[in-house]
Amino acid sequence: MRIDVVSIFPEYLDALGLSLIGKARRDGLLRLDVHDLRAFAHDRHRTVDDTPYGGGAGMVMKPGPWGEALSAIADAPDAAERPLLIVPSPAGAVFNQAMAQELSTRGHLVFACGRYEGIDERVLEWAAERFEVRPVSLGDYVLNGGEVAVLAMVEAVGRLVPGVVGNPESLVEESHSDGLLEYPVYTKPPVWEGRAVPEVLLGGNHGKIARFRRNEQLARTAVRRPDLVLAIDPAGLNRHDRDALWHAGFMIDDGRVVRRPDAGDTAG
Ligand code: 6GU
Repeated sequence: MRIDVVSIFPEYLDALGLSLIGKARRDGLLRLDVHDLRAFAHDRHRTVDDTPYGGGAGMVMKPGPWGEALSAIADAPDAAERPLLIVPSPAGAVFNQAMAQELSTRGHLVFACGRYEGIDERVLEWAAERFEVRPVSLGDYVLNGGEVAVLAMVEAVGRLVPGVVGNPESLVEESHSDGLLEYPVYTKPPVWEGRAVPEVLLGGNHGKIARFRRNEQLARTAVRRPDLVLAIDPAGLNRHDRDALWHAGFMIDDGRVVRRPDAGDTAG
């Protein structure tokens, strides 16, 4: 996979040289290039921002440098036909594991890191001729710029690229891979600070362990993320799952998971 990132703070992306993503780059599984937007600003002060038309607080990123930077990426000899241009923005569609999964199948991703109040809107319209443009948000809060969001998205996407995670099994049983949160994990010692590891995990009965873990997933998802429980397709729930959900305050009604009308506030 090929990734280009444009930013006025290229050093922010240095962290993508570390750990799993750094190794994937050295192994040639990911080609990631970071570009300094200011290299495409030609005045003496390398200006990339200006005051907003119509007034208002803050500054807006000028279209000129962005047009040049994105053209250079799109015109590179080894660029994809129509790369996906991701514009990190609190006004974008919310990033999730399904989106990470989809992005991991793309050959070429380009990230345009805005700062200040954002990038002149005409850049996004213009870019649609050469890129598939997608504004993407990490969630409902505001960051000062797109760089931290790119760190998160590249890590979430990069680890799904075949070969990046050594043991692909570890991608299967993790939070959000099946719409539920992950079960709790334990390691040695068997008793720590007076707290014992759940007995069933020490017994070696794989059926019982699988049931225990599934129940823990359902119970903690019910408490922490009831929105995810309401989105479960009941077709994938067996008798034991339904029982666990009942105890967590939910039931199946008319082919959907709903809150049990008689459940208290405990289920979130
Ligand atoms: Cl992707 N960018 C910015 N600037 N703020 C955000 C965000 C992105 N996601 C949540 N807040």
